[in-house]
Amino acid sequence: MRVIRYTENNQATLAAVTDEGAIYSLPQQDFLALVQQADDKGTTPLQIIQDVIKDSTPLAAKLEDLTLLVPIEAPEVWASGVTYLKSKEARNYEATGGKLDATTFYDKVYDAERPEIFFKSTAARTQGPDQDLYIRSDSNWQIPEPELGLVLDKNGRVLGYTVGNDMSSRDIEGENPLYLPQAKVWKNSCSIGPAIRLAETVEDPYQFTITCRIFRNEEKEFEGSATTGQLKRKFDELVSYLTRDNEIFDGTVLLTGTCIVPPNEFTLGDGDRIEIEISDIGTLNNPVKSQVRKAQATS
Ligand code: DO4
Ligand code: MG
Repeated sequence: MRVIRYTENNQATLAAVTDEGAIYSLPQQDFLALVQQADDKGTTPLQIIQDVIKDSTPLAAKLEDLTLLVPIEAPEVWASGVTYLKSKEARNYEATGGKLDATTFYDKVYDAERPEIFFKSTAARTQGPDQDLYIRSDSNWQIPEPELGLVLDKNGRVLGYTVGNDMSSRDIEGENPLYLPQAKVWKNSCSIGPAIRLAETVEDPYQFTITCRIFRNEEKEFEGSATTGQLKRKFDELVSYLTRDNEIFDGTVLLTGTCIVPPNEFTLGDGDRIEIEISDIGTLNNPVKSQVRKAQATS
């Protein structure tokens, strides 16, 4: 069972999508209200949804006919880094000016007990399905990072799984790791969606297949796939470091790292379109736009 938000007559509506693709409007205001109601009643979000849909008629519309919204307005999005071998190799390549098989501090973080966890986005910077993602005006090497996202409550409980894009600037990060916040955070540099798969309906979260496709002039420029089974760490390990001596908020999303990297010669351009599909969750589609840099204030 998945949960989405869509808009109709300027009204955001929560809905459940069954594994057969039937869509049912839900009365709860948002995903967190659904979870709260389940907790208050000592039941689960799946039970609440099943109670609603047994007495309702599904929408006539299909998922692709709806104007989807971000499935949760995550107050914060955090991200994990170098959790897959592929990411370690790509980071080493950037950090050494293009040496294949180089080793750097990224090897250390890959092997260390403490994972790399960094702040990625706020609700205002996070885009939903079909909304524009921006590329930076001061970078010549930018890529999407297709990642599984954990939707958490304030105690670090995994409520569900979503699709995330940790847009990244490879040349800025490669120039100096201290530039990481600028390589990761700018206007519209993150997207999540199109749905949240309820955690209780996922048997094994290490069996998701992630596929990324990038289109240029509607021609496929890149496609790559991987599975969460290739992850070096466990999800509860990442969550425990995120929440250690830290306060997080209901609806926080933790991205779990990338395992798909386009060829080193590739950079995103204005007009590209990114699709990230995760099995049993859905396909997150976002067009790419260039930033128009505002004139700098001078004193
Ligand atoms: O070390 C930088 C971040 C790497 C990252 O975002 C990832 O592995 O997904
Ligand atoms: Mg990443």
